[in-house]
Amino acid sequence: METFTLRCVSLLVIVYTVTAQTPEPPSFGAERGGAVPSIAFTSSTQFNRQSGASKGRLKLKGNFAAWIPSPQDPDPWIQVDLGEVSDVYSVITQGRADGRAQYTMAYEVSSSVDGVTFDFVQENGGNKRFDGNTNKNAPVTNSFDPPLKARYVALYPTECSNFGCAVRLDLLGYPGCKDNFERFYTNCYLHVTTPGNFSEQQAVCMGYGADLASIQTEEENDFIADITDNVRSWIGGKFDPNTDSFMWVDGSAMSLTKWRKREPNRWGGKEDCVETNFIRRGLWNDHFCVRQKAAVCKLTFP
Ligand SMILES: [Ca+2]
Repeated sequence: METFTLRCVSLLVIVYTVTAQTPEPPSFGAERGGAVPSIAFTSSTQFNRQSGASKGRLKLKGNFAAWIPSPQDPDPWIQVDLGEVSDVYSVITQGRADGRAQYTMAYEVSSSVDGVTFDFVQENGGNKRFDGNTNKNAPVTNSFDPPLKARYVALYPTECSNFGCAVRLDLLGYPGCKDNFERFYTNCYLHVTTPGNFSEQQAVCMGYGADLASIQTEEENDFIADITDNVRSWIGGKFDPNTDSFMWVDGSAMSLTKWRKREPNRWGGKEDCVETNFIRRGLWNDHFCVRQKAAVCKLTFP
């Protein structure tokens, strides 16, 4: 009994740790009452006037509460237009809320950035088969690894319950990063390779609505080391004489530090600005703010 309890606790700790590192992305709002408008839903066919694509919203209730294709449709699909190129992390599906057991047991997924060229998610040299629902109401989530970069996402039912295909769905993810920024979880980052001093580079970041990057976790520090390709680059740390400590210019708390050994040394009492990739990948140094360096911008979403 005690062993069993201990195992359960261990499992909970593992689950919690994984969850804490990868928070579930938010819904784009294809669900019932969500922000994605009805006209954003299209489909190959529909069973009747009451079962069109815009009925394909997760959690929808009522009569014909799902998108239902024509039974004669040889290649049914439902598509959602997210309005802008986005990072799509996962899809959630349900079957038809009312009536008999009508749901989609397996499907393929195709996506597009422009609505013209579509690509199916691939696995082992063919279109990937996603396991769907086993009853009409329990939501089933499938994730994309890597996330899809897409404005349009289409779901193609390939196996349906005996009473036919039916889909209610939602999509999870984030609006796409713009201006060549790259996503890491909820934020967008840009490596500015044209050198500048600390305040010049901060102005460049602010021109994008961003700031020089603060770094909160080991994973974020690794990501920034990756996109900077070992080039010494300003990040958003600056010495604050009032607190006699280094602070992030974006106002977030400096809880993690990755100083190289014997740093920060505030050489001559004048090294007030923080760079990364000092001698070794991802390690920080305080340096003279007037030095010309590349930089990392970070755009944080509320
Ligand atoms: Ca130093």
